[in-house]
Amino acid sequence: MTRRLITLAVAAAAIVFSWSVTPSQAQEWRGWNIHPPDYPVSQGMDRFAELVAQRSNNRIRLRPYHSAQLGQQDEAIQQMRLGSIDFAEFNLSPLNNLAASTQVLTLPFLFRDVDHLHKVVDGPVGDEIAADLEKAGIVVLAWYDAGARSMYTRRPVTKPEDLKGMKIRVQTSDLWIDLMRALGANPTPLPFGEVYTSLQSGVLDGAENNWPSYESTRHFEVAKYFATTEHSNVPEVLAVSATRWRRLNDADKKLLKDAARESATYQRQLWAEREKISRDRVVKGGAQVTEITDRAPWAAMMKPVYDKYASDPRMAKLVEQIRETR
Ligand code: BDP
Repeated sequence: MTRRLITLAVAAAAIVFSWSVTPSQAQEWRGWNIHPPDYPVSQGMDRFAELVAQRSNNRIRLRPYHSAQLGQQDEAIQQMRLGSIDFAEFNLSPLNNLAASTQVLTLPFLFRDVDHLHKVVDGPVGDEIAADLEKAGIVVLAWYDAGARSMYTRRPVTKPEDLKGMKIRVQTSDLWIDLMRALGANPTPLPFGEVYTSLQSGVLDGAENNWPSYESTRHFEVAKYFATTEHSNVPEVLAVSATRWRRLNDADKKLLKDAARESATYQRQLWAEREKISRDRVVKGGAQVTEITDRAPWAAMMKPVYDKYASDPRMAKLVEQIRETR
């Protein structure tokens, strides 16, 4: 290409660009995420960003910062409420203290399977919980999968009694503390990013999570006994700060919601694939898996948790609605 042609091409590109976005209109949004770039959550967020950029002609540019570059989840929740983080993908448990109804989805042994969970979060119960979060400054656009969480420890655990006195890391949520106590363990709330070294040094005896996080964090290297307790199916949300949300017109709100839901469909597919891949990887990496086939003794120990968190009339009703969802 001659110089002149290059100049013309650059000028033409600049015109096209300025038609679609003028600097005053363009918005760049900062997005928080705890997971590394190849994780299903991260790929879902990237897809969300691509769809929004395309459909808004680059007016709304979402920039997800993966791998906890913007901090751990508790700080991120505060930053989102203050408006310095514009969107994020959050696990629901650390939101328990912000909106009590979120606790319902954290409750142990509640969901029959992943279809049941999808029907609940994509239906009226999900909407009701989202409305509470919106009042707390967090606008839920879509629900992402996080699979079932199981226990993993430095010493083998095959029955609940084995957990007695073990220091088990939990997310920062009162419900998780009570859940672990009900199992006889000694709950230790810690940020996700500190779990590996605490397991390695023996400050912790164990933690609990799904297959993909057990693998991506390499916790299997330092707590190799994994028991498939599948005690909670707490889901995650793709959310926008209420400050941002209120400034959008209806067309942009719809654009974002549609893109978020499409990204959730994609994330859920990737999730199902990754659960199997991660399981294979950790087993190859030396994890010892104990299959828990009878979860009844574990579930029976959860009565104090249900008594405390699911007995007020509203919670009891939500639990009933969830159980009746088919
Ligand atoms: C992972 C969730 C992540 C949580 C983490 C944890 O995807 O959002 O921060 O567990 O246990 O499964 O802290």
